[in-house]
Amino acid sequence: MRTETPPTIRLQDYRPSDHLIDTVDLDIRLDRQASRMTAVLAVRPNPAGVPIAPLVLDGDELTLLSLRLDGEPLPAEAYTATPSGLTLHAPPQRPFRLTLETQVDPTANTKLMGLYRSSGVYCTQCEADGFRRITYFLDRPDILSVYTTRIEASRDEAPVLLGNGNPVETGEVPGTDRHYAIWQDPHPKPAYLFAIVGGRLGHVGRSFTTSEGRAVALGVYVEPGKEARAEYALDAVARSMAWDELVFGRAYDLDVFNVVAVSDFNMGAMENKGLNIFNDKYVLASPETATDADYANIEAIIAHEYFHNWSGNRVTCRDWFQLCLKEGLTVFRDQEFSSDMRSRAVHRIGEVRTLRARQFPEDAGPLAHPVRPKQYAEINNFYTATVYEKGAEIVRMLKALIGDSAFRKGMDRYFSDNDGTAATVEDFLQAFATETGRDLAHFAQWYERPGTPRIAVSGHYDATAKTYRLNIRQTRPGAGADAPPLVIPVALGLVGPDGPLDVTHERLRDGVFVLDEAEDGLTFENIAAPPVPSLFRDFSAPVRVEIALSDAERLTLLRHDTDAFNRWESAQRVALRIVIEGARSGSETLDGAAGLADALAAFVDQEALRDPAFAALMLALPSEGEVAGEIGANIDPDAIFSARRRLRQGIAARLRDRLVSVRDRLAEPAGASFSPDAASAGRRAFRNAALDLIAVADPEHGATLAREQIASATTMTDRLAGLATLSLIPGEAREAELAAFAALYTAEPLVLDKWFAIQAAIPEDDTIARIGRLQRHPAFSMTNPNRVRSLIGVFSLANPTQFNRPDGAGYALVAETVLALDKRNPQIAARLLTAFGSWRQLEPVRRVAAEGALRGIAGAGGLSRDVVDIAGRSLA
Ligand code: 0A1
Ligand code: ZN
Repeated sequence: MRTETPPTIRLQDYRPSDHLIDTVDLDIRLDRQASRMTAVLAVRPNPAGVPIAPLVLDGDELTLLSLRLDGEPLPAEAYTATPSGLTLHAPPQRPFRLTLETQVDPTANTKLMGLYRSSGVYCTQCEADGFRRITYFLDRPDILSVYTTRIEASRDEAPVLLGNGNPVETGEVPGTDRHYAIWQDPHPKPAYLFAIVGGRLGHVGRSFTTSEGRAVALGVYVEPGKEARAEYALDAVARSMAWDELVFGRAYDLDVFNVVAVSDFNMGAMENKGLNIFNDKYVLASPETATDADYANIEAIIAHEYFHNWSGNRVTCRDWFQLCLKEGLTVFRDQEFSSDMRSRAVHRIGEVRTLRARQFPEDAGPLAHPVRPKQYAEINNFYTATVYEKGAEIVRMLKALIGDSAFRKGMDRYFSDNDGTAATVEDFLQAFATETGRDLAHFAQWYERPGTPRIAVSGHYDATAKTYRLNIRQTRPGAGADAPPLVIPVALGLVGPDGPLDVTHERLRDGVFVLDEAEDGLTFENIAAPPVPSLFRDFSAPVRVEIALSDAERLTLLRHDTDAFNRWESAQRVALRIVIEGARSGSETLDGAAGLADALAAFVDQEALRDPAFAALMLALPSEGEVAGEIGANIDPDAIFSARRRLRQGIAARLRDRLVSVRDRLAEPAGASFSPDAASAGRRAFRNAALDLIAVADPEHGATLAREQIASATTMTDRLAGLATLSLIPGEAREAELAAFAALYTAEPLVLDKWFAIQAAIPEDDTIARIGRLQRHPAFSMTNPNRVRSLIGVFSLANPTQFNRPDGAGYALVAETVLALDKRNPQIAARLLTAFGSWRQLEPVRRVAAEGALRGIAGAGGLSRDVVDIAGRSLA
């Protein structure tokens, strides 16, 4: 552990390695406390490197047992070995074999990086720099090697042994209780994609034949007894494979594809070559234990990791600054997959909500960074919403700018030109530039600048000339005066009082206007009456739009726009305006609330039965966090909460009767079998959004309905939604149902996570005390990332009034947890700490309290690099 300022790694300092490693032969003997690795590395000088250079291998908490060069032991003066590195001072200037023996303790590995044990299962996590915790290595993504792995373990402890690539041999170790398996991966890969698994696991499988005629054995491995809960994930693998062939022309390239679910995992999942390792939360699903949102997440994350096989593995990253090259692109691909599997409009709204909830605040605070960062102290802190979600938006904009068919051609070229290499963002853009003949250097600015651009739009209707002029101006907070403007695709149209106008303009291609100057505009001719502009349709760019439209104009879009996203957005904008003004004034009556409620009532009458999923989204008001982000400074979370609640009450009162009736009409027919498909999930989503609003209008009736729903629910979606509604109604019924729920699911940690999360989000003064009690609950554990995220993570992110209590008790709770966690698992500690990211935007009392908590952390001794980095940047 170090507390001094960690060294900064800069993109501009990138230099190819002086050595390459062509093959890695690993022999891993699994043992609970003393696992031994023998690695044979075929090293050679890199023709592109410095000729006479020492060989400096990375290590982290390693014990070196022995070292040989071409089979011969090395004299002590020839090398220096520490737990964090191995240097050969004068390696041969020719290819040579280095044989390294190391020992690690997987049971003591609480960081969950490298080789560790999760509920008795041996597993590995090597991205970004975990391989160096297994053996000394050139642990950087531009070192591509062919791996052969022999794994040996007690047959009783680990009957299943899995590795990267294809299985080549299994056998017994004579005279012992041990067995082994040998796996060979023919595709050269960076060390971060290495993985092994050993343990007692149940399994489901099937075969998939690729478009190239390869029969692939698919397997999903889970805790024994939970095999049935792996079927949905297995099906999602097969659907992902078929989709990537159809939409991107990408076929799978090994004979097996395995997914393993483990209970202790720092992130969602990992795309190791041929052996994806998952947080079990994103694999296991049954109607009784998983919600519709869980099913959707499983489908999306299975797809995400599978799609990495091409966008990440076959074409990987030259260095970690290029992380968005694989992550932004792969998120874009998984979003497209989910959109094809489900409702595209509903999915798009979900994507934008996530972006606004997570990326916009990041981009507006001290942790803001470009999609391709220029420097980092700890790479594990850069798996951010900016790299992932904004990175995906950049790919989406590129597609909008060049069109569908050029996009597909560019993708094909990217894959073929860069297959088997470690590439850069420039290589990605070059493929599209070559295909289209366009210069994308200007567009590339999106990767370089942090901050959410602001787009100011004004419209002017000339009644005499019958023209409508739109002026569009871009400004970017934080960008220097010399920064060139961004290239921004503005998908737009006009809507008249009675419906969308069929307008054309020479500057519009497929409805997209390209703004690549600081200010530009266009004039439409033959416009009979003042129109309402529908801007950034389908959220065509990750920007904030400022335009002076009246509520009435916005609600015209809600009624008439052809763009589903903007129909939803227009109601959201009206709600935002009302809540922001209500928070400022504190007044009981909210100007415009009745108009919004009327419009939503008309919408429900028209759409709720036709498209309940979309209607459910329409009923959800912007989150407190989103309102805070729009306000931007001097934020009082209590004022936002109460204004938002007043608006919800107004809407609920107006809609209540029709919500009761639509909710009944959408009820599951008795005896209907469960399906997680989008249509069924959409009906449940509307019914539950309705339940929530009914409870706002009439808590007593709401509580009765919620309890009925909990009692009769046949799905976790409905049971949990009933409990969530009830959780906001203080009283004995709530406590009784919470206790009953916990009793029902004592043996289901993933279900209890939902129970922790619901309680962590209760916006009441007592919640901190409740969390204290829950931390002592037998199912809670500070060593399991999912438990910590469910209780403390949800509190910090989804309970703005209590996290931001003016007395600082919320900050203190999270700060204590960060410090306690940091000793075991710095990655999780650092991620939790990012909750303080918006502290400067708070009103003074809270700002001082939050800063105090942050400074308390920063001043503590023995911190990890991960936490030092986040604390330091947050306070800078
Ligand atoms: N590449 C993975 C994300 C990931 C990153 C780091 C990890 O280390 C703990 C784990 C997973 C993805 O994009 O899914
Ligand atoms: Zn990814």
